Amino acid sequence: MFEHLEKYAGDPIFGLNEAFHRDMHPQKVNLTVGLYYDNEGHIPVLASVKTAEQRRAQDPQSRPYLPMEGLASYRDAVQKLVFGASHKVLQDKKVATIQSVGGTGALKVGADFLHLAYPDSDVWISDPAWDNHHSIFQGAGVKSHSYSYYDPETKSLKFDQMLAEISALPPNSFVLLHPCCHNPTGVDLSQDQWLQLLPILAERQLIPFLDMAYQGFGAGLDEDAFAVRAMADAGLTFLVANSFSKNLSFYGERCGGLSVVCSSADEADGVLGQLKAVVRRIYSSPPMHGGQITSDVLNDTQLCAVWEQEVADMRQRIAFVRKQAHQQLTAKVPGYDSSYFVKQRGMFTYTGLSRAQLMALREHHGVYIIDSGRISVPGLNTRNLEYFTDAMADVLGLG
Ligand code: KET
Repeated sequence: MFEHLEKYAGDPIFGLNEAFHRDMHPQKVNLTVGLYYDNEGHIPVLASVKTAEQRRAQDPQSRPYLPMEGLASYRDAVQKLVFGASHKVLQDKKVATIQSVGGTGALKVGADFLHLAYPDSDVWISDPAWDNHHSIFQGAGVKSHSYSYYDPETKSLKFDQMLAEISALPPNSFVLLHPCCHNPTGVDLSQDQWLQLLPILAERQLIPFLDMAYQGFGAGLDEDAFAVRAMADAGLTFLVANSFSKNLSFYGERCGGLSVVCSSADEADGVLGQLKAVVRRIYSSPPMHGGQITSDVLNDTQLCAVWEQEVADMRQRIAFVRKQAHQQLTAKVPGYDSSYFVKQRGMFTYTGLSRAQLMALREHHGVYIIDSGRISVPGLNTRNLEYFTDAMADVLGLG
C-alpha cells in the first residue's frame, strides 16, 4: 500500500549526527547538530534546572492536561524574556503567546496559523537556510522561496540585495528572519541594519516571522532580542518563535513559545483563540514537565539569576573557543583567512569548506561537519581543539 512512497533521504543534520555515533574513530569530533556541549564534551544539566527539578521531585503532583495554550506562568515568563519585562506591548496586552513543542512546534503552529489567515501568501526564507524552515512551511501548505542573505565570497551579509528583494515582495508575504545567531552562517544584521529593514517591512505590509532559537548565545539575553523589541516598538504586527532547547539545555523537553504581536488587545485575544484551535488539531496541548521546570527557573528571582549566569558562561565559552580556533589556524596555516571564526557569532560558523575537504575531515580524521560546511562550534573544547585545527590544516590544501 505504501510502496509507491519515496524513501526518506534522512535529515542532513540529524542523519550525520547518527553517522558520527556509529563511527569508532577514537578522537572523533562532533560538529553536526546545534547542541551546546561543555568543555568536557557533555550536554550540561544546568544547576538552575537541577534545583527546580529537585524541588518538584520532593512533592510530585498529578498531571492533568495542560490548557491548549500551555501553562499560564510559562507563557508569562516567555513574554518577559522575549520582549523585556516592562515592554508596552505586554502592558497593553497586545501579545498572544502559547507554550509550544520546542522552537520547531512554534514554527509549525505559526505556519498553520498564517496559512489559515492568508491562504494565498508565500514565505521567503534566507539563503542559505536552516533547511527545516522550508520543510515546515511547505508542510503547512505554504510555498517557500529564498531571499539573498549571505555572500560566500566576503563571508558576510548581502544586505543591500536582501533589502532590495524584500522591498519587492507582494503585500502580506511572510518573511522568516533570525533575530540573532543566524543558522547556518553565524552572520547577523547589525542594529542599524535592523532599523533600516523595519520601515520596509511595515510599508510593504509584510508579515515578519522571527525565529529566535539562540537567545543569549550571541551578545546577551536582552541584546539578542533587539530586533524583536525594535519591531514591537515600531508597532508592527509579527510572530516570534523562541526556544529553550539551547539556552536552558533542554533539547529533549521540547520547550518553546510562539508569540504573535497584534495591533490591539482585542485582536490578540482573537489570535490566541485561533492558535489554540491549531494546537488542538495537531497535539491538543503541550507536555507538562519541561514547561513547569522552565517556569520555575524563570519565575524565581534567585534561580533566574543563576540561569542568566549559566547562559553567560555558555556564550563566553563559545566566544573563547572561536578565538582559540582562529589563533591556532592562523599559526598553523598562515595563508588561510579563518577570521570568520571570530567575526561570526553564536552556535554556528560557516566555513565554506569544499566537499572534498569535508569528506577528508570525516573519513581521515573523524571530524564530522554537515555538508553545507556549517560547524556547531560548542563541539570544540580545549581537549579537541588542537586535534581539530591539525585536521583542518591537513585538508585545507585539498581545495
Ligand atoms: N530554529 C532554528 C533556527 C534552529 O536552528 C533550530 C534548531 C530550531 C528552530 C529548532 O528548535 P527546537 O527547539 O529544537 O525545536 N536547530 C538545530 C537542531 C535541528 O536541526 O533541529 C540545528 O540546526 O542543528
